[in-house]
Amino acid sequence: MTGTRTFTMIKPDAVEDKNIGNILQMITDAGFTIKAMKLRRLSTEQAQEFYAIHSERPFYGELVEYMTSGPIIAAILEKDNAVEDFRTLIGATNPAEAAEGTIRAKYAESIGRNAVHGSDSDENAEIEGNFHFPVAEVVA
Ligand code: IDP
Ligand code: MG
Repeated sequence: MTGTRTFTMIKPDAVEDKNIGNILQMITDAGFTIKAMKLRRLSTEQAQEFYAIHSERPFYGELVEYMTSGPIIAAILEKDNAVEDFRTLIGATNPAEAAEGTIRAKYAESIGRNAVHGSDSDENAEIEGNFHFPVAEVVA
């Protein structure tokens, strides 16, 4: 059975470009319900831990620097088939390859500064949501 929750971040470039409202509108228009949300700035240690899976990749240092360059929005979202449907809504990692009308096609600057995060599996959605929110901060 596919899960009903995913985790997202609106990344520093999109916050800086004043696209929080536009992106949240696209997310709720697509049928997602927000179950938890906050604005926060990640420390270097927090960004390193969140992206630990990428620690061997050549862009890891750049990624951590970018993700700590300004505040982000972290949110837990609910919808049937949440993980897959959200990845469809955000589009490919590289905005040049993202389908028309997707969040990254509209608002991402580059493969690195790509406006939004979306979990890639139900398991990671839970891990990532728990990383940012204690259970008590998630709406039932
Ligand atoms: P995803 O966010 O679409 O799941 P991942 O491959 O999991 O993409 O990469 C995580 C994040 O690392 C990307 O969203 C992007 O911000 C950054 N990233 C991925 N590939 C590159 C790259 O080639 N150069 C710079 N940054 C990258
Ligand atoms: Mg990923």
